[in-house]
Amino acid sequence: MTKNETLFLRAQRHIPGGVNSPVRAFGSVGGTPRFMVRGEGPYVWDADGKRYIDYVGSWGPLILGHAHPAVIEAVERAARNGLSFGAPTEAEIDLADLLCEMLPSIEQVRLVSSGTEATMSAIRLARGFTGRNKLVKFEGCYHGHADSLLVKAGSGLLTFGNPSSAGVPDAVASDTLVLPYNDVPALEALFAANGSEIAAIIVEPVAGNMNLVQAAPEFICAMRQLTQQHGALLIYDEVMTGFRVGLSCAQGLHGITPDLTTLGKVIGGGMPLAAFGGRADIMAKLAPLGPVYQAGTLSGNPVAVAAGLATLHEISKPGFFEGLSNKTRQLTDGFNAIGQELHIPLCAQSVGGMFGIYFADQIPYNYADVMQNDRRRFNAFFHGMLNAGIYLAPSAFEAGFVSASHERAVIEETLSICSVVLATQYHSK
Ligand code: KE4
Repeated sequence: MTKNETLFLRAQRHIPGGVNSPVRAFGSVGGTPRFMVRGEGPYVWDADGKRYIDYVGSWGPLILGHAHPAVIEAVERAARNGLSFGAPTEAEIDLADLLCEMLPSIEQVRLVSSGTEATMSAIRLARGFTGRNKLVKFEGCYHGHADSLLVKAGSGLLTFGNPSSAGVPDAVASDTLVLPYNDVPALEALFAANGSEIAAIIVEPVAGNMNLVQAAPEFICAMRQLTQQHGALLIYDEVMTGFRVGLSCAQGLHGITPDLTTLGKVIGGGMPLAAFGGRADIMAKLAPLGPVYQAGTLSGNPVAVAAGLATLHEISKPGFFEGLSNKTRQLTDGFNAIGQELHIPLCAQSVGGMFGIYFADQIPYNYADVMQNDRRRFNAFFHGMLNAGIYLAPSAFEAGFVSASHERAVIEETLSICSVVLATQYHSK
């Protein structure tokens, strides 16, 4: 047995499914999860000593690459002063000031420890501010595992084919209205019928949890117009897209000012840190100022904040996103070229430092399109690449991530391996 197999067996004794988050279990692709022991730049090493070029990047946070010196040094420096105080610290002010400076839609912000906490809190705040209960989300979008959001969701739920989780009371789920992504007529009809009951729309402005699906401009405009028209709030869930698709996030790409924004992943640089923020009049409803309660023992943890500040400092350097976007596009252009050369149904697209690969003839526009992808082909591709030292997300329903440490030579190495893997798989018979 390999060390990974031994560890996976051992892990299952006391951890459900052997993992602390379902998508890590390789459930949809099959095989044994790789137990990682070290990361450096674009590389990770597993328990059997095998090196991979990593395109998961801890599901998005590691935009600088693994163990970036500036981040590690900031974490070490903060940790030497103590790990947590349960009291305010100056570093939290620094991060709040920086986030409000980088995202003009955020006038006030609250730090939390996970994206789930951020979206759960933003929804409670939207309901408290509007006095309404209904929440609109879109099929295939994933916003963390708060009860209201586990209705026709993406990511691990989609991966395991159970888009709605057990354990969510019907009374809760009934307040969540789910529509097809990019479907403007459906959105208009819903608001015409129920607009006065809707507290908020929560949306992945670039969906990354049903693989990568971009919001159409008319869909983006309709969400902003209909929420304003009916007194509902627009929540941009930028946990994945925040400082991943660009320095001004998806809202900057779209030219949209959401009422609330949720952030995570990149802003923690690999440490447990997320945030929600937006209009000051809405945020003023939060305890201790207002009636909407939200709290957290480790919220604004000084070590996590140090990692976040160091990361945001690095990505703010001139040319960072131009370089990252160009390298990510080099990767997806390469995938598209291989699909054409080998005459196979393979396409890819990128937005900033995130990308999607599809075993289909065209880029997906919504959840229904994504469900047409050839999952069997993806799974074979995933394992072919894994065996060849390329670590992709272990699901056909996840986006991939490039870091600043992925030099062009690493992208070229990935593409030449991809070409061999696909030629072998498609033309071996
Ligand atoms: P966390 O609670 O996992 O920190 O964040 C939840 C979340 C919220 N919103 C969006 C848009 C997200 O993508 C996520 C989490 N993303 C998944 C990856 N698709 C996390 C990986 C996992 O569940 O292990």
